[in-house]
Amino acid sequence: MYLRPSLLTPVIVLTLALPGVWAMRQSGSVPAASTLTRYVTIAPGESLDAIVDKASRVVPSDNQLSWQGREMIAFAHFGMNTFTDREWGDGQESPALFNPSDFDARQWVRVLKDAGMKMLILTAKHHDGFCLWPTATTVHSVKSSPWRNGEGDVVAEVSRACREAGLAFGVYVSPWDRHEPGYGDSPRYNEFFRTQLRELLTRYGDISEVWFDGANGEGPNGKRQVYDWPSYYRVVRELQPNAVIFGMAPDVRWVGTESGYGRETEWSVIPLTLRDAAAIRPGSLHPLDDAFVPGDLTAADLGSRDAIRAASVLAWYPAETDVSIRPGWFYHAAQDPRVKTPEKLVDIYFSSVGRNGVLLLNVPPDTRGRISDADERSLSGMRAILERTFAATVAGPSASRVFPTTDRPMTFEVPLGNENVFDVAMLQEDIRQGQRVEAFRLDVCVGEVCREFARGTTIGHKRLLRFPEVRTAASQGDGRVRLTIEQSRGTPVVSAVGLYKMAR
Ligand code: FUL
Repeated sequence: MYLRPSLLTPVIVLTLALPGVWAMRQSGSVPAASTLTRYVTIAPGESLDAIVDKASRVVPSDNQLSWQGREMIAFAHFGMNTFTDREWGDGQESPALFNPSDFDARQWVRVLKDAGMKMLILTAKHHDGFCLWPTATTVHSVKSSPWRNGEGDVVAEVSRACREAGLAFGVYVSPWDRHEPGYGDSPRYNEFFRTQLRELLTRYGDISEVWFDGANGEGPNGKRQVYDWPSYYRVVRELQPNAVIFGMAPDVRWVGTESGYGRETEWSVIPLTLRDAAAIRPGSLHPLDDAFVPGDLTAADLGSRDAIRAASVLAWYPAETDVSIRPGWFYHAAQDPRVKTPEKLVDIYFSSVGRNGVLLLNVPPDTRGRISDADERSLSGMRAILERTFAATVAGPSASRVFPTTDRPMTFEVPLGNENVFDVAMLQEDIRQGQRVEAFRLDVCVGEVCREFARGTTIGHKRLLRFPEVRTAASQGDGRVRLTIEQSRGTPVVSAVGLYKMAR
C-alpha cells in the first residue's frame, strides 16, 4: 500500500540543526510512517511511476541508520601478512612469525579517533586463517605465537582500547580460510566458521559491524567451500543484534571499487537479486536474510530509474567505500613513502562521505604493532583541513527568509550575510524518510538575478560539492542562495544545507 502523491500537501518548516547550518524540514507531504519500509516487491507490469513511488518509501533499519551516521570508520589490516610482507598469505606460515615488538592498541585508537574515525574494524582472521584471538577452533592463532608467550589476544586489546575511547568496534572475519584442513568439506567448515563467529561475538563486548569478504578461493586441499550464509547471519543476529553485516549480506554493500571514490549518483535504494522470493520473511527484523544472494555491485548505475525499472525487489542497501591509506591493505615498510597525502585523503572524503557513502579507511599497523608516523601525519593533516573547512559556515540564516514554494521545481532560499566567499556546499536528506532527490541545482541570487554555481544528482545522507569560489559583496544586500530540486521521487526531505570555504 502506498499513498498517491496527489493526496500530499507539502508543508515546509525551518529549523536550525547546527550553528550556521540551515536545516529545512518538511512535513505534511511526508508519507505516513506506516508506508515506509525496508524493502518493496514489484509485480510484473507495474508502471515506472508506481515503482518510483515505492522506491521513495524504502528506508534504513535502525542499525543501518546508526552505521550511516558514523560517516568515517577505520580498518586495521594486521596479522600474519604484516610479518611476511605479503598481501595474501597461503596458510602455511608458522605462527612463530607473528611477534609485534611494541604492540599498543591504545596508540591505534588515539590516532584513529583524532582523525575523526567513529569505529574500528580489525581483521580478526584474514585469508591465511591465522586467528588474532586465542580461539578453541584451531591452534593456528596467537596462542601458538611467541608474542606475549602465547598469552596475547589482539582482539581483546583492540576492542578494549576502542571501548575506553568511545569508539565502536567491528570484526573482519574471512570466510575463505587457506589454512583450515576442513575448508571445502562444506558442512564441517560451516560449523567451524560459526564457532569462530560465536567466539568473536560473545567475548569482546559490543560488535557494531561484521565484515564478510567476498574473496573465495580454494582451501589447502584444493576444494571449494559452499558457505551457508543465512546460518552465519543467524549467529550475528542472535549474538549482536545491533551489528550491521557488510558485504556478502543484505545490510551494507561494497561500493564496487577499492579506490575510495563512490559514484556521482549513489543510491541507497537498489534492486536486489534474490535466491528465492518465497524466502522473504515479511515482518521480521531482517526480512531478506534467507532470500539474499550477493549481486554484482560494480556497475556504473545501481539505482537510477533505468536501473529500478526491471527490479523485482528494491531494498535499502547503502554503500561502504573501502580504501587503504597505502597501496596495500597490510603494512609494508617499502610503502612508507607512498602513504596518501592529507589532500588526497580529503579528496577521498569528499568522494565517499560526500557521495552518500560511509568511508572505511584502512590504516595498517606496522611490525611493532603501532600505526607508523607517516600514516599519523597524513591523518592529522586530513583532519585539520576538514575541521577548518567545516568549522565555520558562511553567513547566518534567518528563519523568516526561507521562501518555500509548493510548485515544481521546488525551491528553497537561504539568505546570505554581507560578505560571502564559499566554494563548498553540503546537503543532507533526512534518510529516515527515504532517499528521494534525483537532481538539484544551487544558484546565487542578488535581486532578481540568479546564477547557477553548482548542480548534482543524488543527495542521500550527505552530498558535498566543490565549485569555483562564489563571492558576494556587502553592497549586494539581498544575496541569497537558492536550492532547486529539479527532480525527485515524491517530496524530498532536505534536512540541512551548508556553505563553506575550503581550507588549504
Ligand atoms: C579483499 C581482500 O582479499 C583483501 O586482502 C582485503 O582484505 C580487502 C579489504 O578485501 O577482498
